Amino acid sequence: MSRQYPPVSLIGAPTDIGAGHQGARLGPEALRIAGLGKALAARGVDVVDRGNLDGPRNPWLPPVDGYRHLAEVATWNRAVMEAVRAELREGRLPILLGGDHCLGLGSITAVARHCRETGKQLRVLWLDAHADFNTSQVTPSGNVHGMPVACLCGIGPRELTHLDGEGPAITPDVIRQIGIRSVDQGEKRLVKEHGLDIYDMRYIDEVGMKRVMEEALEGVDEDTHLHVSFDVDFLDPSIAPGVGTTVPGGPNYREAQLVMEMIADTGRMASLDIVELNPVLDKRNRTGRLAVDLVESLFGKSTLMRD
Ligand code: 4U7
Ligand code: MN
Ligand code: MN
Ligand code: MN
Repeated sequence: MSRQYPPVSLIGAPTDIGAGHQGARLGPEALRIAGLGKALAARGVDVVDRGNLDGPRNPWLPPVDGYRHLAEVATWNRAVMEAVRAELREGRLPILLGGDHCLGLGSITAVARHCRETGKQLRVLWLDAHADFNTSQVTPSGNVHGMPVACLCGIGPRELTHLDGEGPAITPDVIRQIGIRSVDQGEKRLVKEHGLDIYDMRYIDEVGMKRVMEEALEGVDEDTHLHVSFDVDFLDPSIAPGVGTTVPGGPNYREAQLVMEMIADTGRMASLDIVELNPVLDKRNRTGRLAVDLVESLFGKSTLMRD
């Protein structure tokens, strides 16, 4: 059943340094309390919790030159990058417990470098309501959690686009964005310009989630490192209210399960971010428990007798 998975390391990054609401800093604890570690262990996965990373507190300041907390965002992301890198080098599968989605920058920078060093082909599945492709010029908020995909592709401030001292981590062609339904005006122009592969909700409605996932996973083979960046606001807010930036019209429970099951079927997921969970906005940790349930599916739990 879960034999295809390498040993897993949980890495907590308790910060909302890039977000527009405070509370995502409690995400790692909410995921632990929802039983993430136990659920994976129960599936036969060898899992170790590395505890939480440390970083600057959130000063909660307005934007400067189009960014909120740029220096602190860079510091947190360097810590995430080093931690993820260390796990990958040991042959482990890192799960980043965010924290807000600006941390995808550190995580994916480490993954991209690991792929360059090991000759793997990288594919990133970005599950999100948002494209996260803003720049300081077009951002309506200055919140860096709306910018990580652009920064990963080299569009952004040097301290974020060159986090590991090398060039931009990826090119847009490695990313597939799924569930998108909120893209800002200037951001729309940018994603078109850079040719991002976006499976938005309209497309999902028209062709169905099965075909969307077949297309998003096309070309994934034994040489692929599949990274999943799971922004919990991907899910419809009726089932996942515990996030800072809800957008109606997201995938329902069954669609989300199918996404996770089809990823599990590839057997290629080698790193994962779970970000943007904000238990302060939730009731009884419902969203955290749903996230754990979906992660179980990512690790091969099936609703049918297919294990
Ligand atoms: B998340 C937003 F304006 N686009 O840039 C922005 F709508 O990581 C939201 O996907 C960004 O949760 C959401 O502030 C970032 C806004
Ligand atoms: Mn996001
Ligand atoms: Mn989002
Ligand atoms: Mn969000």
